[in-house]
Amino acid sequence: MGYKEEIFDGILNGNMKAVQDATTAGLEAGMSAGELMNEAMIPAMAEVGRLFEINEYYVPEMLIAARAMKAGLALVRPGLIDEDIQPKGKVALGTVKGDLHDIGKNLVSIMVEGAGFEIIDLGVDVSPEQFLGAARDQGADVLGLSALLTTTMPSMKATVEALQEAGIREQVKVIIGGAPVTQKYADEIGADGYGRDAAAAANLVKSLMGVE
Ligand code: B1M
Repeated sequence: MGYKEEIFDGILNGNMKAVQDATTAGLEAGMSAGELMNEAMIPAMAEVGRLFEINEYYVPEMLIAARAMKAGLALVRPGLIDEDIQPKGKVALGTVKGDLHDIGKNLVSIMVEGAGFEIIDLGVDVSPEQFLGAARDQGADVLGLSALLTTTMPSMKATVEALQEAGIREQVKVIIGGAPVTQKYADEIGADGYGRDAAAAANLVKSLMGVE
């Protein structure tokens, strides 16, 4: 088995050591950091997402796969900078104002990062103004809003409105998700998309950013 296959399988099996060993060996054998990331790590996380969507993987499998992927990513990161490989875009993620639930948001972060995007993690209890700041001052291409409480969902609408009032609604995509959130609500508030789960959110970001 080649190094890329070992990395792919290591991530799927959540085998951090196997991923680290194969990544190190691949780099020593002269493979580029970009090749290992784009042809092994990102496809592996896409496969994790697919297995999650068909209920073959659950949250624990996703978390250990992510841990293995991050261990490999840490080894290729210096090489990515040397090779001047840019992320596919910047995604700012946060749980909306008044809401402290972050487990789902963190899973979305893992899957979107695994798809090759840079993450700005705004944390929890994120106000419309903070989302606005991420778009205006930090260059986020996509804002991802998570809400787990029906009482905090209106903050999603307020965020879209804040972007409109600031005149930058067209410059940034807004995606929303979380247990009480629906596609219907996304349509109502004028969001660009709704992700049912973390894998769907990563696919949504890719399609909104025009990434294969
Ligand atoms: Co809270 N809580 N909680 N809670 N909590 C819920 C959400 C609740 C449904 C429980 C219940 O009553 N059955 C209920 C909400 C009712 C409602 O509004 N409809 C509730 C409540 C009422 C509360 C408090 C008000 C309780 C109280 O204090 N009286 C309080 C509120 C605090 C606050 O936020 N201000 C509260 C507190 C907490 C804890 C702190 C104890 C803890 C959170 C810990 C943490 O997150 N660090 C907690 C937990 C754990 C839950 C439950 C049990 C589990 C949530 C979770 O992590 N699920 C939850 C009950 C439930 O959902 N069954 C509940 C696992 C996670 C992987 O799923 O977050 O849905 P989820 O994320 C999914 C998708 O939704 C989607 O992808 C994820 C992965 O597939 N997704 C996105 C999420 N964000 C997305 C964003 C996207 C796209 C997809 O694009 C950007």
